[in-house]
Amino acid sequence: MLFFKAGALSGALIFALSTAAGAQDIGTTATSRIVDVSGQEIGVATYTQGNEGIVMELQVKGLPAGARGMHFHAVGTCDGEEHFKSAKGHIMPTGRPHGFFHPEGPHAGNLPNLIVGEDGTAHVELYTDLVSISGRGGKPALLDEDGSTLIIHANRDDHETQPIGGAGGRIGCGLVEPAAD
Ligand SMILES: [Cu+2]
Repeated sequence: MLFFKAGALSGALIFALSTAAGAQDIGTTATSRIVDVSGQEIGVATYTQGNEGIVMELQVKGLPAGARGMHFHAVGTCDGEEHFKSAKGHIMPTGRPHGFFHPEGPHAGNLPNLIVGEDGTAHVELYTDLVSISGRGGKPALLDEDGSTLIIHANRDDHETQPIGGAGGRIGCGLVEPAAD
């Protein structure tokens, strides 16, 4: 009888552990609806967890042509009235400097520039192994307690200048959300 109880308990424990691990599995997805400062939708992004990083597909429209800095910011909120300031700074739990070209960089939230075409659109697939969706590999999670955002900036990120590579104001914001089942 005692044995039976212990068996049931460990079964429940295994179930709980495997449920927790599921959110970190390869193929786990998250999405963002990207808005401009007026709240109008200008694009969508999907994020898929890989073995060591995330693959993201991004489709936007209505942006100024040229290179636009883009990063994951630390807090999951998109308030256009205050120009997405409450999304706070880039994800960077270890306190390293900004920039792929900085000798001590980068921020975990750093991403390549988004190159917007003359028609104001861009459609790209990107990869970063600096973050995770839910903590796989111990990497900073986009879906952590206070969430995160994908922010598109007004200017090019030079990947070196502190604190944000000269990328300027924030013109687009996407709240990272778990994908609907
Ligand atoms: Cu940024």
